[in-house]
Amino acid sequence: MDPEGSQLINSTAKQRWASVALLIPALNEEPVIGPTIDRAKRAGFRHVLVADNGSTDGTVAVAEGRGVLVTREPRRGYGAACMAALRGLPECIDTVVFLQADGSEDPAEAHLLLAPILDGRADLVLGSRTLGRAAPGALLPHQRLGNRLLTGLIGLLYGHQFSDLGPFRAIRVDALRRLDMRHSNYGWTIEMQVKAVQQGLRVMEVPVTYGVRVAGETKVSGQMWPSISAGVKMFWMALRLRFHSIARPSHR
Ligand SMILES: Nc1nc2c(ncn2[C@@H]2O[C@H](COP(=O)(O)OP(=O)(O)O)[C@@H](O)[C@H]2O)c(=O)[nH]1
Ligand SMILES: [Mg+2]
Repeated sequence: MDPEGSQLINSTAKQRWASVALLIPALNEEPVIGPTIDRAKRAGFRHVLVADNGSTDGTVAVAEGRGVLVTREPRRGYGAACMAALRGLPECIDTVVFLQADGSEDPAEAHLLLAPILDGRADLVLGSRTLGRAAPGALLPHQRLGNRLLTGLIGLLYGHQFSDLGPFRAIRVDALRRLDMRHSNYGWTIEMQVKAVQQGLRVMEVPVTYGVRVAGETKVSGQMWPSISAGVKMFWMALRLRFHSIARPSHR
C-alpha cells in the first residue's frame, strides 16, 4: 500500500482494498495509459482493468505490458466497454472504482471514494469536481452548463440533487449488478446515478480534484459534436428512465 493512499485508511479498510478493482475505460490512450496505470498501482490498487473496445493505437499493448487485465469488447461505446470489463471481473472483487485514462483524475484520491463504501456507509460514491477543485480549463463552460442542466433535471424528476456527473466513482459490485446497466455509450454514467436513486442505494458525493488531460486526445468534451451527442444521450437517458424501464441494450 502506498503511503499517499494509505494515510487516511484504517487497517481493516486497507485489507479490504484487496477486493477493490480499478476499471479504466480507454480508447486510443497510448500516450497516457502507461503513466495512469503506474499512478494507480502507486495509489495501492492491486487489481487494475483496462476496458478497451477498438483502440487502434498501442493502448492494449502498453496496458498488457504493465501486467494488467485488458478486456476487449467488439461493440463500440463507453458503456459497452465498461459492461464487458464487469463481466471479466475476478470473483474476489466486491467494489469497483472507475477512473479516466487521461490523467485528469488522481487515483491517490480513490480512498476518498472508497472509505464510505468500505465502512459500510454507502453503495455508490461519486467524485464531485464541482464540490472539489477543478484546474483552470479542466471543466469547460459547456460541461459546467450541461452538468447544471442535467443534475437539475435529475433533481426535478427523481428528487435527488447531484452536484456533478463525473466518471470518477466507486460502487459496490452487487449493487452495480442489480442496477442492470444497459446504455452502451455515454448515457452509462447518468444511467448509473439515476438507477441508484430509483433503487434507493446509499449515494454519496465527495469532493475530488480535476486536472486537464495529461496527454492524448479528448473523445468527448473537447470536441463539439461528441459533446452535443453525449449531452443528448444523457438527457434522453435521464428522461426515459422516468417513464420507461430499459428493456434492451440502448445505443441512443
Ligand atoms: N473503451 C472506451 N473508452 C472510452 C470511449 N470513449 C471514451 N473512453 C474513455 O473514457 C474516458 C473519458 O474520455 P475522454 O476522452 O477523456 O473524455 P473527456 O474527459 O470528455 O475529454 C477516457 O479514459 C477515454 O479513453 C469508448 O468509446 N470506449
Ligand atoms: Mg477526460
